[in-house]
Amino acid sequence: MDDLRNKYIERIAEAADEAVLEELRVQALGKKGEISLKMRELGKMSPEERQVAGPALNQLKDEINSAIAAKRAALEDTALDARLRAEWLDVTLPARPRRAGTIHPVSQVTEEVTAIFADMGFAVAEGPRVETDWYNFDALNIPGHHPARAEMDTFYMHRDEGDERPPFVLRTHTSPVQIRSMEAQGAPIRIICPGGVYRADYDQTHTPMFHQVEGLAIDRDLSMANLKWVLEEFFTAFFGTTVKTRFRASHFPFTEPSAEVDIQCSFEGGTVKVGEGDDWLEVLGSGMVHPKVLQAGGIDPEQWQGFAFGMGIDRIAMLKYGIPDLRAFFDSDLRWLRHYGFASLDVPTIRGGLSR
Ligand code: 2NM
Repeated sequence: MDDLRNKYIERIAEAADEAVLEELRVQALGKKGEISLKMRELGKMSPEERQVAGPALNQLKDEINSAIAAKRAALEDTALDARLRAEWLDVTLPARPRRAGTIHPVSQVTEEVTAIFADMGFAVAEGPRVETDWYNFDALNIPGHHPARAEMDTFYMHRDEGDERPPFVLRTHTSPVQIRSMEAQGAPIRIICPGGVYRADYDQTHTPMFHQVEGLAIDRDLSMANLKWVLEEFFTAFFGTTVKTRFRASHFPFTEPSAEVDIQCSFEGGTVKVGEGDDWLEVLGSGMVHPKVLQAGGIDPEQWQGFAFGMGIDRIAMLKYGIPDLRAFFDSDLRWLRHYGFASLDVPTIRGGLSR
């Protein structure tokens, strides 16, 4: 029995892997294993012999079982150690470079415009892009027969046959937001309304969706002089250089009097430079808000008056950043976006600051 014990304890200690261990277990304790055969011989022994051999065999069996279990655990530890040594990851390595997206020029310019007007006390107001024809037209003193209301320019929302509700349109300007603001807050008001607008028009210089910013100031005694100061202040801050303006008498249904505003520029070698030269570029419409429009917004025109203006964001973005083609603005071409887009931390600053 000592020979058996020595043989198995030694072989178990030397076992190189799990398979060898299992083989040894079968050899010793399997159905036809050496120790199992010895157990079977117990029946042929005299009771005295059996009383000595029985417990001894059982003890041997337990010893071999625990030796195998201990060796198995040791083998598993060794295998784990080897894996831990082989399978490692350097978490301090730099990540794969991934290109960041860019800020669209329309977003950048909207932020710039917002910052400049915020400095002059204007808040930002926003509203829905799908509007009732009342907010988009009637409230703005644009009568039913006005050309701006013709099917050609306006996108009408589909209505089922027999649906007699007033038609919904895609807003053709952001002025409905200003009517909503008049209704909601009353006078006095100082807001700008930037956002997307829609007109059925598509060529070199027009896209069916584009961006506008409109401004509205209402108080007891505002005049065209205040309008002129605000606009010159804006253009000078926006273009980073003193910009002369030229007001030309015009007509809009929602303002009286009305003026189109040109900014000073030069055309040389096919490029436009703002704030220098003897030429003029039309960039803006404006005027004193028509009494009927104030009334539609619930504001008493006997008590209050104000000015309003509107300009194209895409247009002034092209001018400031030298972007030649409007249609490329909305193509979502990554090469264009990387070229003309802004870094996300390129926060708008008011170049030159505002004069006070
Ligand atoms: C323009 C030109 C002139 C304008 C008027 C209003 C409102 F709602 F207050 F009456 N908002 N914007 C306006 C005036 C817009 O865009 C060329």
